[in-house]
Amino acid sequence: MSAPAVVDALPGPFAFQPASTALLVIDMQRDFIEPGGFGAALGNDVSRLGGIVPTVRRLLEVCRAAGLTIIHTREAHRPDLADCPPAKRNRGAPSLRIGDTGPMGRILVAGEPGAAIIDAVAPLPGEIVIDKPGKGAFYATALPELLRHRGISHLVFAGVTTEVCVQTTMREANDRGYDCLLVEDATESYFPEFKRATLEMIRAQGGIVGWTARCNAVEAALRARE
Ligand code: TIU
Repeated sequence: MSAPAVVDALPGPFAFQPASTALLVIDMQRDFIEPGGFGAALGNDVSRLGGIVPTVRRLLEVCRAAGLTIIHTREAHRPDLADCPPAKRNRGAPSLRIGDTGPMGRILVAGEPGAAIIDAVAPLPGEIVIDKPGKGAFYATALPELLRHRGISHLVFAGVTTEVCVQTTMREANDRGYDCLLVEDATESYFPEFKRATLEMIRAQGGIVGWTARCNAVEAALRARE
């Protein structure tokens, strides 16, 4: 086996083989990043999230070139909402609920314009796209089987939002035995203090949930292998 890529990460080096690693890009959808979608309906300032787009794009390019499996997720429900628990739809007092029609179509419904991944980080033909009804990508999806069939042991995480769908999926993965790295500048939250706390809690206690590193460090580790 060839030498692993070793990322300068926290709480220590994160070593992985590209062939057994997947980049998981979580929910880079118009519904979270653009005005008029689910994130805005919840009362959030969605403009914060756009700042990571160039870094997510760079991370995608670097990981594609290195031969990692690329997986994109979308938080998106069936048009009949059969996979949307009433408890999720009825939670809080959003200006538009899941399934309601807004300026980008029906909120968080598969196939609607708002549920699409933004153009700048759109999946390439042949890349895996998983629609998920929950925050975690392992719940009620084919992700577990897909990773097993491909012999994936390590996961690199990017996307939004850090403390909701990204952290939930990373914790699900950690409990299933995956070594997980969250790319700090390729993830964002509507709440800067929640992002900071999430990064700290993930890598605390010797990496209780996983590792964190910046995109440049992932890129340097992959380049050093060439
Ligand atoms: N509200 C919020 O921060 N996030 C979500 O509802 N979903 C995802 O994080 N994708």
